[in-house]
Amino acid sequence: MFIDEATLRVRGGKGGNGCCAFRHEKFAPRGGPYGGAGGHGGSVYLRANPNLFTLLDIPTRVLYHAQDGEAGRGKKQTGSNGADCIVEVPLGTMIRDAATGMLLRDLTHPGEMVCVAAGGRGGRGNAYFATATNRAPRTCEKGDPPEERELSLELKLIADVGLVGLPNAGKSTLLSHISDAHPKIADYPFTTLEPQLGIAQVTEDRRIVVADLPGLIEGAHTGHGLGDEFLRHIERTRVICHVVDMAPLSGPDPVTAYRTIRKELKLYSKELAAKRQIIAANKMDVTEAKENLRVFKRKVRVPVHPISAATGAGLKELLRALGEELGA
Ligand SMILES: Nc1nc2c(ncn2[C@@H]2O[C@H](COP(=O)(O)OP(=O)(O)OP(=O)(O)O)[C@@H](O)[C@H]2O)c(=O)[nH]1
Ligand SMILES: [Mg+2]
Repeated sequence: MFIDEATLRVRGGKGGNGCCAFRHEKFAPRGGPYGGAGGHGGSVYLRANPNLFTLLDIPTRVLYHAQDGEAGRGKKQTGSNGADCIVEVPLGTMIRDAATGMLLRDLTHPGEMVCVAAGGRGGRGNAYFATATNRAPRTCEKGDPPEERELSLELKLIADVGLVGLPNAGKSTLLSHISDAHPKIADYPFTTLEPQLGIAQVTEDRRIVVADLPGLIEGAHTGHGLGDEFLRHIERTRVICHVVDMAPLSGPDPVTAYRTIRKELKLYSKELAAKRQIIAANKMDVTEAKENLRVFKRKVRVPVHPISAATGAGLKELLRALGEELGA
């Protein structure tokens, strides 16, 4: 399961039953049919909220249901309608019927709503069925059943920034430092198995969504390592932040590491290779990192941001650069 996808179960409210009753009053002993209609069941709506960024915060193991309509009562009283249920989802959420795969709506405007499970219509009471020839009908309708279905939600744009790099480069450490996310961090490769999202505050009124992605290795574009599934995620981010370990304990030196990742991106797609990127030279707190950075700068002629995801050094500057790249 990817974090930009979620499955929800939704059910409208049942329609209230119509009532079968007769008027029995002191001076009107056979006063005719008197049963009111049932109320309509509430409906479930999804609404686009521009302040939500991921589908992560939406509980998925619950049934979202609207309230049932009330049954009709005597004295021709109509039951009250059930309340609607509104579920807030991020802007850009695509909503499909999980069973058929049919696209119900692509929510692209703030506040846009779509009805995903209509409530049942209330049943009519016997008062409705009186005719000239049948003045005491015993017919009354049951409320209609509501719509119920499973939805699959997909958020097209998962992040502004995608963190890429070899395993162990420090991508998750970086995400945990700049955002409220708590990804798993460990000193072995492939700690991160699924993309993780975090929200980083760049300026007072500007927040960006950062995706921590599983490490890439040589051959990733053909499915090596954790495969090319994640390259698809990177494709949707606006800027790539390439994290390079400047003090690797084992494995390739920083220059080779950088080139390996660039090659993988290029082999996967031209669009990926052409995406704007910012390079973060990580682990600058380690002694040998300084010398490695010097060599790196000489051999790879691209602007580099030296950081330490562990101590936090250089992260403010990195965030500012990412914000500028995104046009913040
Ligand atoms: N000294 C030092 N160690 C760091 C720094 N950043 C990360 N590390 C360490 O590097 C190791 C790997 O960090 P992770 O953040 O899990 O690396 P990752 O890139 O997410 O790795 P994968 O999920 O396997 O791709 C951990 O032991 C971290 O504590 C840093 O700035 N300085
Ligand atoms: Mg990780």
